[in-house]
Amino acid sequence: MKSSFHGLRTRAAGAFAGAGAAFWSATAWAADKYGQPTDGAIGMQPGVTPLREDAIWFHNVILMPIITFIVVFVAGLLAWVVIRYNKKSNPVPAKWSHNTLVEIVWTVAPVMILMVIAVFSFRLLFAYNDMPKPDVTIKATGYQWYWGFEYPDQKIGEYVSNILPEDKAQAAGVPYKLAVTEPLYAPVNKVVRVQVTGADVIHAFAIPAFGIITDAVPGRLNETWFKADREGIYYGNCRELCGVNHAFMPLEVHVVSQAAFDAWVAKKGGHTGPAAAAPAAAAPSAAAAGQTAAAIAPAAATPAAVAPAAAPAPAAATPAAPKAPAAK
Ligand SMILES: [Cu+2]
Repeated sequence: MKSSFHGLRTRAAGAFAGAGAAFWSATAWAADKYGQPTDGAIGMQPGVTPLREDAIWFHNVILMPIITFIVVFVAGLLAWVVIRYNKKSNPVPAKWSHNTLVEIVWTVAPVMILMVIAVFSFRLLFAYNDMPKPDVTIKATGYQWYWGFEYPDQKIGEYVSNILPEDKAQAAGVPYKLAVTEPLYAPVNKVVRVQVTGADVIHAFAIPAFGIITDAVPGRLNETWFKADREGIYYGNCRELCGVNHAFMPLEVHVVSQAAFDAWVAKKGGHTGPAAAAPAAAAPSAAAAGQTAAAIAPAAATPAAVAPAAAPAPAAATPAAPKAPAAK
């Protein structure tokens, strides 16, 4: 995970630093809040995971300068044609219709641009799929219209997380439509695997500060991960239109110290320590056994399931990616 992306990023920084990075760091607000939107901000929510930081870098340093250049260039060409070749200033139009050099240029240049984008884009995609060994596993199930969370290794059975009603949110001084009744908890600096599924229709599990969004599809177990390097409260939302109350099923993750996480697990009646880490073997009840098996079996199929929106080829190639010579 000290991924090929980081190496590439470092080297490319020399080439691409400049306009894009300077502009975007200038627009980043010092007062940007972590884990939730900031009034008046125009940049992206600051990240607290390596993936999020890589994604922001990809946007600010690769995509934005390229997009800005293309917009300015095309607008310039348009203005030039409008001014120089309108009926008044160019009463006698040219009769030719082809120019081989121009056609080669306008074919090759976009291909080169797309290739540059693809290199960084695929590296980032590989980094997303290349999950380190997880320390904690969470199973998140989307319902119409709330979330259910389960910590199989800690033997915390599914609990329901609803939106915190407006009056309670105001009383508690937390953001309405982001705060929830029963948040997720995760230890800081640990790899947290999130297995995501849907119980009725398709939902999506998305936490901007972690840079993750994963579809919650009924009958399918998708997987994502995060490793937050900063304690705090991070909000997210369902990101797949799932019905009338889609806007009212937020997500809230508390990233806390390991000790605080263990205390929370104990409070929830779960188990911590090495025994808890032992997998499926000692499932206490039939229901839990069924759930554990369900959680583990589809995980084997994960590489293909992780990136449903992506083309199958890169997803399938993922496990080999870190060893590829190009990854140096
Ligand atoms: Cu939704």
